[in-house]
Amino acid sequence: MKLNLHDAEFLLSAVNESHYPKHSYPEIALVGRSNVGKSSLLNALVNRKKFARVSGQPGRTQTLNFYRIDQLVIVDLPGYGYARVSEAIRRQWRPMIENYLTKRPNLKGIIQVIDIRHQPTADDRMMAEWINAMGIPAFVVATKADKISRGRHKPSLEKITDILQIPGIVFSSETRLGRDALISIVQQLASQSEG
Ligand SMILES: Nc1nc2c(ncn2[C@@H]2O[C@H](COP(=O)(O)OP(=O)(O)O)[C@@H](O)[C@H]2O)c(=O)[nH]1
Ligand SMILES: [Mg+2]
Repeated sequence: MKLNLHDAEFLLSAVNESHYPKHSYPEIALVGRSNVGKSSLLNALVNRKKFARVSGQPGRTQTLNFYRIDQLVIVDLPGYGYARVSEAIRRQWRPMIENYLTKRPNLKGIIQVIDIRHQPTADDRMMAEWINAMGIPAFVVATKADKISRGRHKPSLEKITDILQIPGIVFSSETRLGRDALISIVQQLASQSEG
């Protein structure tokens, strides 16, 4: 699959299976902590400032947001691990994510977004273990690389991928560093069904 990235649209927001869009395109899920930069990554990917909503209020996006880009669909999943979300919201989160990740036939791969400045959190590790146990093809995108010096990029990425046991790239939505690598990853994950 070759992406041109010009034909992109928001499809819909969903909280359960009955709301998921009906299509036969491959889907790639974006997972990560709230506020880690998932929506910004999506905007950087399509080169638009307001394609995906960048949240001023972390932890508020409690829906699965489906975006079509050419002949694939990116699913921005609600972020995990935000301390201030209520217990009620946290209780809704798990089945919402689990249902999508375990039951969606279109799902071809996962991009786990991690803040390059920090060690993966307990939630990050749990998610990675789960991804690996499920055997879903995945990549880590270590974002916000503009916030650390270039010299720390490689060692920081290695530490993260070592802990999570998922291959990864260095990225910045701010500077677009790693955008070409991200495009390759998206294409690779989406193309798997084509053999
Ligand atoms: N410096 C910098 N800030 C970023 C980057 N990515 C996201 N941010 C900021 O981090 C905050 C959360 O981003 P958002 O994309 O909404 O995170 P989400 O909750 O994972 O979707 C926003 O203030 C963004 O501007 C990045 O690569 N570099
Ligand atoms: Mg977001």
